[in-house]
Amino acid sequence: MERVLLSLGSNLGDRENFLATALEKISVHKEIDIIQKSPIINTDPMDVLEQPDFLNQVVEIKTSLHPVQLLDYLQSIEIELGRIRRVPKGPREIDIDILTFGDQQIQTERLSVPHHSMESRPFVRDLISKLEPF
Ligand code: PH2
Ligand code: MG
Ligand code: MG
Repeated sequence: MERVLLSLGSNLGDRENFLATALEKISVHKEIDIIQKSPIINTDPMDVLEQPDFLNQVVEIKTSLHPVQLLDYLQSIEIELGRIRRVPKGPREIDIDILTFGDQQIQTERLSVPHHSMESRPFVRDLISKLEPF
């Protein structure tokens, strides 16, 4: 089992509901245990500045899935929740990113772990410091 940190973000539609539903769908996978979750905070948009504010949350899980299997599952949740691919880094109903995967370093076409937002988005560090038992 690896300890994995995920970040959840939404800046379109019913943002609270997208985060809650995503967390629910993550939790039902039999190879994923949710260990901790952070509060949900409103954040100013980064990278693409002309877009609505985000709600962001960080979640700690344990999983026996391999990184690509986990990514496939998380992307299937994004699709189920109706995420439409628009502009890169632009508005989205739900985004679920793998921040860290154990102490693995992964650089492939599909995965870059640790995720750049660990360094570039101060609120990510802040949310990690506020994780509480699920
Ligand atoms: N995600 C992005 C681009 N910009 N800004 C905030 N505040 N929160 C995000 O989750 C976010 C963003 C692309 O994934
Ligand atoms: Mg993202
Ligand atoms: Mg993403």
